Amino acid sequence: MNSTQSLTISDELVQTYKSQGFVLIRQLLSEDILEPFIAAYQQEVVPSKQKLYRQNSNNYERNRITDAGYVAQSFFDILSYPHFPDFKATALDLLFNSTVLSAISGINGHRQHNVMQTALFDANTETPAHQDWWYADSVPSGHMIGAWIALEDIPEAAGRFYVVSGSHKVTLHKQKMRHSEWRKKLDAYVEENLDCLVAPALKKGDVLFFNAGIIHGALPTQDPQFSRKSLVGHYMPSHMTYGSIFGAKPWVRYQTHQDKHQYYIHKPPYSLKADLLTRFRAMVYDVPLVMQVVRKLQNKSMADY
Ligand SMILES: O=C(O)CCC(=O)C(=O)O
Repeated sequence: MNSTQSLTISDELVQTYKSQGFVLIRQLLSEDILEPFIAAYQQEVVPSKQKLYRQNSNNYERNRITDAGYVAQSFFDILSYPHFPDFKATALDLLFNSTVLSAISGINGHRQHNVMQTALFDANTETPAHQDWWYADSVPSGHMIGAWIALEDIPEAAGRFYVVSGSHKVTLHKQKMRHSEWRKKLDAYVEENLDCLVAPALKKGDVLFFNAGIIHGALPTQDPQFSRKSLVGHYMPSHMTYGSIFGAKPWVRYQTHQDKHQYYIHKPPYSLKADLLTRFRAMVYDVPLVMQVVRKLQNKSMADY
């Protein structure tokens, strides 16, 4: 499909998204929109020595290159990285590509969307099972939608992304629950519902759209010689309030792209202060009462828990 073409989403796809919590659209994005982003990533980000915020560890870290030449850690909030002008420009072009935006509007019926969160993978990081709404969602919940974009053909041995069909209707959390306890419940749910686990073979340009409530993660890497290049954009209808299962964050301030698109930056660039706050967060993240206080105190993006 052409990078600027809009498309019609069938009623069948809309119903599938509602009932299963995800839909896969094959060959949605063409080389011409993917390639500039991949090239900028290789040129600016891979050789960088900067400490960048990571999706898999929730820490600021320098790139670790695997024996096969891939960055081992996944990247979080890539629009916040200040050092890579081409990378940021091409990421914005890709995330706000009209084909992606019109697919999302066709799926959920909302006209306009903000990008609320991003993650980029070079190698597979074996993401544990989770539902995004613990961390990020609309309020009321269930309207955030992830777009998992395959940046290359992904062989099974690379360790595939998976979703558990229908699990967006399942609530496993309770208020004041430990994060670790919730994660155990998720693992048990996946184990008991393996027949609903869908880990499709994705090819470059395929996009899997998934609801913030669906249980998803990544299967183990079978062969580290394979990369698993993929970009995930999390989108929320623009008129809605951002938040999570813990409440609304009406204080969120957006950045603007081309005077018409909005995106949210969670994490500031690396600094000692940002690093220390991040480490503090990791220390208390599994203590619900402390996190309750932290979440009450937060009022700006630096404290986005
Ligand atoms: O691709 C992955 O391994 C996980 C992505 C993910 O969990 C997310 O972006 O919410």
